[in-house]
Amino acid sequence: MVLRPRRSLSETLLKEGAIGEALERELGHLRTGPFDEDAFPSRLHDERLASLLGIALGVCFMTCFATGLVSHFAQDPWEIGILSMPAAPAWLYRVTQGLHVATGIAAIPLLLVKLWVVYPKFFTWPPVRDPAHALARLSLVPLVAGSIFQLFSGLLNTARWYPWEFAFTATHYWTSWIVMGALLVHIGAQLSIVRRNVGRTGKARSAAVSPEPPGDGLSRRGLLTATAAAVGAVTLTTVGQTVRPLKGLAVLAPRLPDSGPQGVPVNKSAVGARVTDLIRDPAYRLTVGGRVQRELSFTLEELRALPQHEADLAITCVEGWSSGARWSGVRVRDLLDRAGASPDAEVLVTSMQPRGAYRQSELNVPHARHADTLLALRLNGEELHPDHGFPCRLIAPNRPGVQQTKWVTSLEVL
Ligand SMILES: Nc1nc2c(c(=O)[nH]1)N[C@H]1C(S)=C(S)[C@@H](COP(=O)(O)O)O[C@H]1N2
Ligand SMILES: [Mo]
Repeated sequence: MVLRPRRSLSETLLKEGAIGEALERELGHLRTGPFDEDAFPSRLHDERLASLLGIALGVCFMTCFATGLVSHFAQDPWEIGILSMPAAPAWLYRVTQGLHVATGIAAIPLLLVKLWVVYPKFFTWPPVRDPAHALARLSLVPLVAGSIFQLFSGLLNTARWYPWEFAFTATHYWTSWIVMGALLVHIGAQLSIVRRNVGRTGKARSAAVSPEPPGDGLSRRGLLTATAAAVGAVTLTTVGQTVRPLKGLAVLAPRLPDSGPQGVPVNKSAVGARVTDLIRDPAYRLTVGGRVQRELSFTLEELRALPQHEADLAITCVEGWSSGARWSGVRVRDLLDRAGASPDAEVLVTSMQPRGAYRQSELNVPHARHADTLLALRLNGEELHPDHGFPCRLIAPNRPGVQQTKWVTSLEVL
């Protein structure tokens, strides 16, 4: 069999003598594949922009991941205990969780702009050059899909909207590892581009980086300014949910730090938890049991008669709001000592609430022994409001809100 050039091409070459032009077209076709080179006319599909946005996103994602791990291990400590939460500093979880939600929200506009800047790259031709290129391109699937899933499921979670069937925390946690793995591959693949476009100074960079690309419309600097403004806007209108001085600006925050009875927001009300009758029952007792030398039982009057202590502690909800308050009540460690529990005891705290994921929580040793870990009877100078856990609730330093159990009826030493 004899291979011949395509007729139309050879005819073109002969007739017009336009070898250069025809070759150019054919090669151009190889480079751009089935997509027209003019399909992406904006001058903002640009490497330097992609690099700068990538760095900003990388910082957000790493911060969000690290702070997410803190929250995960605070709620689900490993058996060995090395990853269990310390009780000090008291403010630590408030800061890490505030950062977690703030960096997640900031990443949303960053991701949208970044995807728009780089999307012509998704149509690169040929689709795969070599194994390394194939891996780099394949990793984009979990990276892009996973990032979109993390940011939007997280955002919906801060609004306490769960329009799905799966368990949010487990899915959000495991997807974060997938996204981080894909992100490392992506950074490895793109590092040389970022190096070329960012970080050098003066002459070296102006030699390597194209000047502001010519064309109409928004400039590179303009796009970066608009993106920074969007990030600033979403941050300033939400971060007041945890940074009290900014609460006046927090028009998009699902919760304000001082809304709710006694100046503290409520996540699950007494009605919602179906405890309204139980908490007024004269038969109410707080019991201390499990691995103790003496089992103890207290009426509310007896709890009030025990030595009371005060502590300034924040409720920090995983959803991103936090609120500091002044609590007073009985030290958990005093109760454990009276019952003759061992000083290295862990404690299971149980609510009167009949059902619900947060009706129980555990105290690790640092939390159980801390002087500020209280069964609180009073909040900001008043008897606890039913929605805040009347007759008594757990409050401890450096701990996710989901573990600050309300309507407590038993402490069980494990
Ligand atoms: N028994 C019980 N305790 C609970 C909860 C709950 O649903 N049931 N919610 C927790 C959550 S998610 C938070 S953020 C805090 C909020 O406490 P607050 O409503 O007093 O602000 O309570 C925690 N304690
Ligand atoms: Mo919460």
